[in-house]
Amino acid sequence: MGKNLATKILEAHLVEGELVPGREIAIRIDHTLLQDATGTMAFLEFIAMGVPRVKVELAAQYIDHNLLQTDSKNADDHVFLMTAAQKFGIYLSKPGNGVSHQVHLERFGVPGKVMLGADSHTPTAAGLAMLAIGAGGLDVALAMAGHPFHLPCPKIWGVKLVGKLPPWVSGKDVILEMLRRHTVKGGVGKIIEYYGPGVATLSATDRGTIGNMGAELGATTSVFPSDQRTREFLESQGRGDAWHSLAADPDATYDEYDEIDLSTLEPLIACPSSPDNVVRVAEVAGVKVDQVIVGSSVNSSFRDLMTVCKILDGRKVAPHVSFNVNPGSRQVLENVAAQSGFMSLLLAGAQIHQPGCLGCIGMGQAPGTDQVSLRTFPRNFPGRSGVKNDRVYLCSPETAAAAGIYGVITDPRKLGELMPWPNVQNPEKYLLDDSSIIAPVADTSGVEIVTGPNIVPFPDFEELPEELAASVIIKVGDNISTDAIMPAGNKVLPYRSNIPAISRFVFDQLDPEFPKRAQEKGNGIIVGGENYGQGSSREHAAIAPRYLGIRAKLAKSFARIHKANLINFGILPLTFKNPADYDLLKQGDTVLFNELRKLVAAGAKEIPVQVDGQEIVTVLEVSERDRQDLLAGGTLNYVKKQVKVEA
Ligand code: MIC
Repeated sequence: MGKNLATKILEAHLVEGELVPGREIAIRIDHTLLQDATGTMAFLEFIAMGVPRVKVELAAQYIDHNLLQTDSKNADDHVFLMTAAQKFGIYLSKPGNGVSHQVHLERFGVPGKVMLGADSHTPTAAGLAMLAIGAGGLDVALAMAGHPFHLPCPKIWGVKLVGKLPPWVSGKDVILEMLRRHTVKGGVGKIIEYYGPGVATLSATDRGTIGNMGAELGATTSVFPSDQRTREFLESQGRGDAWHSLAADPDATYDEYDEIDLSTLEPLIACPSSPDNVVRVAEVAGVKVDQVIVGSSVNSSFRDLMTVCKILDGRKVAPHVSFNVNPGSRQVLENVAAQSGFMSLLLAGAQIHQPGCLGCIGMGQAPGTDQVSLRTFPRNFPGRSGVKNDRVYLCSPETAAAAGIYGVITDPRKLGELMPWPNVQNPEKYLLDDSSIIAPVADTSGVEIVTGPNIVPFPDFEELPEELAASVIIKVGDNISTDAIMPAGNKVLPYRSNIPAISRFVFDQLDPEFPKRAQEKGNGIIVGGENYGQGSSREHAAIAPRYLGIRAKLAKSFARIHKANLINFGILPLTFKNPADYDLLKQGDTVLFNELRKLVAAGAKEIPVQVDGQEIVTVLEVSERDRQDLLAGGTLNYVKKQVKVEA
């Protein structure tokens, strides 16, 4: 029986376990990726491990999130990251050089390598046939220290692409179609492998777009074959040597199947406020648009930006629209500029920003009250833009440009009345300049890590207690994102390396009293619905609640990265044996756990709890290794204990 590509890559990296879906496996990591918003904490964790230099083939640290310098905090953190990267043998991409995902594709991606990144959109590297997985900062720090990455073995989901995209329809519409069909939970526990004749019609950057937003399906990652399109992109980057061919066997089989005929796709749009709230653009045409943003973490490649430049060439943005462009990288900026692209944007009335994440993570670019914002970003969870009750839509660069011109949501095929479809291709040879990437040096003995005042020591967390009385601090519904638990934005992001300070913002938009209530109660529990903790990789959505006294989260189901982060910081990720028990619990209830340590240590899958004299059976579905981490009060405690034992 032939093998699919994901299995081939996993097999080549497997260091523990068997490739049986659901069982825990451990894989060797080749590349690691950190960005600044998750990187400061990951570095503190790496430093705590006492390893002198990273032990992976290539480690990269990007500064792309905390770019606004409204006080000294972000600038101080940049110095910390630069000096720490230099100390530990890590490439450092300077502020303004671009978004990690785009720059990694351009300068470092290699087909068939496995990458672990402290950012849920790490799977953008699928564009170069990498198996790239998002994880919490601590898991990435462990990989940097040479440990393999543990995960439940995913199912492999084969999605066959046939046909060719019609004019005015692009990569974004492919992934929006996946979200329309399968929802934000559809990919949980799966690697999505794209195959079939339609794959060759998509460029490396289109594939990157599709891989990036596989995170929105909840997938472990996505993968594409390495073919002539991959080679073309690597050669255009002066890195043709990194290319080699990789594909599934012709008779490969998959655990699950789906098929998309690209030629039948239409322009699609995700409506407020979930990436899976997808309809045809035509269905919402006519809605007045106030703000448009092209670029950032996804759809910020040369092709994406140049498409918008060509559409706006000789035209003006509608007077009431604020039209913004965030290039994915300095390289994109330089190459679009060299082809006079930015001139058409300037003359059209667009606002041009530095390369970086910016509005995608709420670092500026917040829309006004009740304004409609169309973005080519990957996610539109409630309030993520920085504004309560925001109205954010997600769409392709073509749809974004059409809205800019007409001032209302418009099917981009209408632009065909004004011009032929630009059908922009990536350049055969990019202008290259790596001067904003600082390479590692061999001798780091003279390098001092500069720890500014914004870096606050990591709090100590106690071991798991034997008896626990925890109060329900909040009860929430389905699909609660990490943006709801631990918001980002320019007010909160600068505190990513200061847990006491950032914890004041937990559940800020849903329930600003949460931190106070949690601290008053001492020990707390959060009750959630399905897919709790979807979205970003930010481990702060586990660390900050833990700091406030949260010892367990009891939900109908969890998103993969958040569940791993909970275990890493000693919070029990419990599910209901009987999901209807969710209805029995309310805020303020006391949940009693007896002989908790004993049960966790004994490998018990069922943990009974008492609420108001009634028994509820909760389920702890974790590996033996996870149990040790939970008992120790978190992975860092466990690792430190091991180090002491070995010494
Ligand atoms: C996101 O898109 O939410 C982010 C910003 O990239 C996050 C990382 C973070 O919270 O810093 C992610 O997806 O992991």
